[in-house]
Amino acid sequence: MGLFSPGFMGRRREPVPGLPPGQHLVTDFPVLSIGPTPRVTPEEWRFSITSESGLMTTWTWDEFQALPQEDVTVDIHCVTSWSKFGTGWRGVSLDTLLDGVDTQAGFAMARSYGGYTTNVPLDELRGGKAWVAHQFDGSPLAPEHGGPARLLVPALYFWKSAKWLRSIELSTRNDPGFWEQNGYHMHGDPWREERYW
Ligand SMILES: Nc1nc2c(c(=O)[nH]1)N[C@H]1C(S)=C(S)[C@@H](COP(=O)(O)O)O[C@H]1N2
Ligand SMILES: [Mo]
Repeated sequence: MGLFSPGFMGRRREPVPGLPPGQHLVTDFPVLSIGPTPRVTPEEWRFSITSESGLMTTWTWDEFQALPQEDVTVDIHCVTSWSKFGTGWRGVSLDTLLDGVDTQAGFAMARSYGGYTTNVPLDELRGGKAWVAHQFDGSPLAPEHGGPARLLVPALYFWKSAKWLRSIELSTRNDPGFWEQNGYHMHGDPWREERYW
């Protein structure tokens, strides 16, 4: 005690560019699921967006596949502190899906097959920042990682990226989703360490 200055023991590491505070890099792809993996075939899969006025737009798998597809490479950050750089996904931008949805809502609730929910400010789903992804690394998204399709919001902690996505409900109210009801942050920006509230 007192022999070394706080920085001397190397505890303050050189920041890794692109790595948010309190995170460490992994090269594998951990699976984090709160319950069993729902099995949804593309034939029975439906995805819908409901506006705050109750108007619903629904896509079948074929309709969803016929939409413009985007390939994105992004870094992902789990609140349990692992980050993975350069993950490659294929999916449909939320800008495409929200095109034609008439809304003044500020908030979105993502709902999954299996019952998981998570709330995201609608701003975080727009502007080329979010996708409904159905491929990872050039292959159909594995069931344990959220296949047939999952939400991908890489700018927020990964719990916001709902696996087995079934619907997005737009709302003027910011209701908490599953983890948010249990103390996780309503926003979840990894650069501001918005882990819990
Ligand atoms: N439906 C659903 N989506 C979910 C989860 C979940 O348990 N159920 N876990 C979240 C958490 S905490 C993380 S870190 C990521 C993990 O995704 P992965 O298993 O593909 O790594 O999914 C998120 N989406
Ligand atoms: Mo997570």
